[in-house]
Amino acid sequence: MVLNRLGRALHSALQKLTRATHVDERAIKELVREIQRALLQADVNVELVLGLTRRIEKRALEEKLSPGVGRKEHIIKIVYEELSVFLGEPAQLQVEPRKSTVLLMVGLQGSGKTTSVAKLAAHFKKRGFKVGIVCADTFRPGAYEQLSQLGQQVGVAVFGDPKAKDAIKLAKEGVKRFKDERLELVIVDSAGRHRKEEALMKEMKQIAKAVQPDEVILVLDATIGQQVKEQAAAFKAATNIGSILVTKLDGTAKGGGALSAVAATGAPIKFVGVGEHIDDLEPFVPERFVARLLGMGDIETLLKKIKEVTEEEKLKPADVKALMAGKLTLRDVYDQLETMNKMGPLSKLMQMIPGIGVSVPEEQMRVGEEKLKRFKVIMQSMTPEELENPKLLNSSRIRRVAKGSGTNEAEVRELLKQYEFMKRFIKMFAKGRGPKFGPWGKLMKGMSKGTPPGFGRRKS
Ligand SMILES: Nc1nc2c(ncn2[C@@H]2O[C@H](COP(=O)(O)OP(=O)(O)OP(=O)(O)O)[C@@H](O)[C@H]2O)c(=O)[nH]1
Ligand SMILES: [Mg+2]
Repeated sequence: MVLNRLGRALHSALQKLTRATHVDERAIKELVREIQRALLQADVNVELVLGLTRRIEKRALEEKLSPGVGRKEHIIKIVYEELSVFLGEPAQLQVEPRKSTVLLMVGLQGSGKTTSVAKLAAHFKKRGFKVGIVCADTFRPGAYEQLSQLGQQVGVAVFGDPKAKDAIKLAKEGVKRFKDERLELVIVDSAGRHRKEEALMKEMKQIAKAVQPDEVILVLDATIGQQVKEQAAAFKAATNIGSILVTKLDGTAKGGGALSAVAATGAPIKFVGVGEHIDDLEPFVPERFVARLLGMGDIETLLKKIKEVTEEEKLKPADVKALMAGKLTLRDVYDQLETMNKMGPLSKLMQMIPGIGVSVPEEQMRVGEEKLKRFKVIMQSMTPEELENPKLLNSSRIRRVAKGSGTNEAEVRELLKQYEFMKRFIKMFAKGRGPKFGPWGKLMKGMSKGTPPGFGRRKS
């Protein structure tokens, strides 16, 4: 597990709160102090810590409780939310099929560029993209060897020349070659030298100019803790850094410092490295990260409960009206799937609806559940605009979504068909037929009648 020590410290602070019989101002102040201590020990910058804990304390003391949520639960939620915000906005690396996306990896010597190049290549290859690696490191002895071995391991072509001296020319040639070959992702590895050597920054700028990357990714080593901030600033001043990849989170107690310092610079962290192996790369999602850090398990159930209560509150009559008028977006569908997930397996849910549960065969139910899961994954690969306006999804977008989600075009189309069906279905119910369940209850009922394509029962 990543950042073990920080996680344990935060977890124990929250546990203390949970065990307290009385949650008064003193208990809140004690919690805040413990969180401070934990973060400082993880090398998080003092000012950042103070800002964060001040917000937690203020909210914990002043916020009104939602109905059905206890004070302790509410405070845990605040800690979770504030820590998530603290680690920055979630951001994804966009790679589109049938376009050549070029990434340039930069960073100091030993930060983990080359390893991360291979990890990224493997990550995107697994998702169906055609990937190539360009070795533009003419500085480190054996750089090309190291990369071509990694390339072999991943099953990705590596362009380079161990005897070449001109990194800029090499980068340009490699990117051109792979673009000509219509590869969809080209990752350029560059040399790392000490920051004081202006040569590094100069070469980086020249390579960027020569290959015109879609994104420059700065690789930072988490083991140096909050000092990454200076590195990030130095690189940002020299070139247009698009995102950050923080490596070696597995091997340091200072990871909290590194992550928060980077987040404070405003540059999004898109991936983190959590080990030496090719698969030890994770897309960085602050909320998920914090949830894990706090030691999910009990927190997970708690957050679920809170979210449910809040979601119930959120579904105001106006929203229902919009739904009923047929203004159903894919985002609504996604939200509904999320809510459903919390209510337990589909089969249980179906049994709660009179006249359905018993008659739907187990096997079909299982397939339905699988399908819903896949639909969720597909929707996760769509952009916010696409979720709001599914009409945007033309063939090339469908192809991109299919790739991004590791599914296929037929499945994406199936989801869209299903969505169209739901829209019609809701309209139909809005005209006064059907029981007074939530929108999904209505959909479920409809599925048992065999109309929707994809899952539920079919007419035989
Ligand atoms: N534990 C751990 N080790 C890592 C991680 N990422 C990289 N490393 C190790 O860090 C060391 C340096 O990695 P490289 O990828 O060669 O670093 P580099 O930035 O390419 O180095 P130069 O090319 O010399 O500038 C290697 O021993 C890697 O195995 C990580 O996420 N976790
Ligand atoms: Mg290297």
